[in-house]
Amino acid sequence: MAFKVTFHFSYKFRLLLLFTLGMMVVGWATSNYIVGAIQEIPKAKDFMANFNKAIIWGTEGTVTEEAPKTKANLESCPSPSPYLKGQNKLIFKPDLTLEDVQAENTKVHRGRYHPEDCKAAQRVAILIPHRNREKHLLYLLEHLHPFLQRQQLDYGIYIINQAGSKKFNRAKLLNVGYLEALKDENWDCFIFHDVDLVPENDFNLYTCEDQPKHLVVGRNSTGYRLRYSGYFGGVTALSREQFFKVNGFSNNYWGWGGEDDDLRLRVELQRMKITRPLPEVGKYTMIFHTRDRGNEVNKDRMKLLHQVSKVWRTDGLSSCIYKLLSVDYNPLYINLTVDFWSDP
Ligand code: UDH
Ligand code: MN
Repeated sequence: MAFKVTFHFSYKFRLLLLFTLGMMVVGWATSNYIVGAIQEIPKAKDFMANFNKAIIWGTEGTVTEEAPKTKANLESCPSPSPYLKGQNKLIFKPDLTLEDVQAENTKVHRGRYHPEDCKAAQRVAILIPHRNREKHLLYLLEHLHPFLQRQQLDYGIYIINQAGSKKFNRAKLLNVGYLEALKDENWDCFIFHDVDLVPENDFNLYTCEDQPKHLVVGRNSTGYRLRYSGYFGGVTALSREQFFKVNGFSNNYWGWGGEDDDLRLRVELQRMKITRPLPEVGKYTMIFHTRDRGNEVNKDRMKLLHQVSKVWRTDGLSSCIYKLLSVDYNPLYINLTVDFWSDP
């Protein structure tokens, strides 16, 4: 009886095992087929895509690889730049260092930058007359580099430093900046920029237009109002041609004042018309300072202003004599040191 039961169980068990095995074989065979078929679909798609490509190539003739992006074949940068932020609250940290500013601007090399993905609308040289204002320069560099990059400009920053301690000549330094910067690049546009004026709103475009542009409509120290009607100082934008046409600035303004009014008269003599951004856009913070030694008020300025129409052709870029002591390509700016007092 015991034997019989054992036999009976084992027979049933074998039957079950056989059935299960059979089912497994059938399952494996069908699943293999289905998976294979699914895998075939993308393969077929690839094949069709390549086939279509082959047909297109066949009909269009030679197909070349997409050319690598270089400065020459890039598309124009969009206008307006998508990176603009508008009015910006400026903060001036007392312990800021040049190393901090360099660390924030790793894409600036030897004072220059250009957008990587698109072709900038203009090549712009920023010219900053300078002597003994290192802290102001640091704050300006801190804010100006990101500001110009948000505007997607191809730009270079030049500091024109007057050597010695004799009378300062802002206008002549700017003439030197123009003449020397053109040895590096055929800049389209020049921004003549005081070291202590920091732009607050990046809608204020550092580009040149068909007329000379005055960018400082207002500053914090004047309640953001134009200092006087016709004021053309602080920060101005003139194209290479516009500045050349007026023979640049006069070289004869030593000490403070008058040189900016002289430039306005030159512009008007050429029948050009000064433009300005809207007041809410042309806003600047002037970093507080007192009058510098060596930049006392120029008492001759009114006399000089009366002569502009007579002398502009012979006093300016065409007669700018200077001695260039050094040109240094620093990471964040190009420094020109100029001497006006010894022979060139
Ligand atoms: N600058 C220097 N160093 C100098 C003098 C002038 O770098 O020693 C440059 C600098 O770029 C400056 C620009 O020349 O921004 C114009 O000079 P400024 O800033 O002295 O002129 P501003 O009209 O001031 O701003 C005039 C004297 C302020 C007296 C304030 C008393 N209320
Ligand atoms: Mn100033």
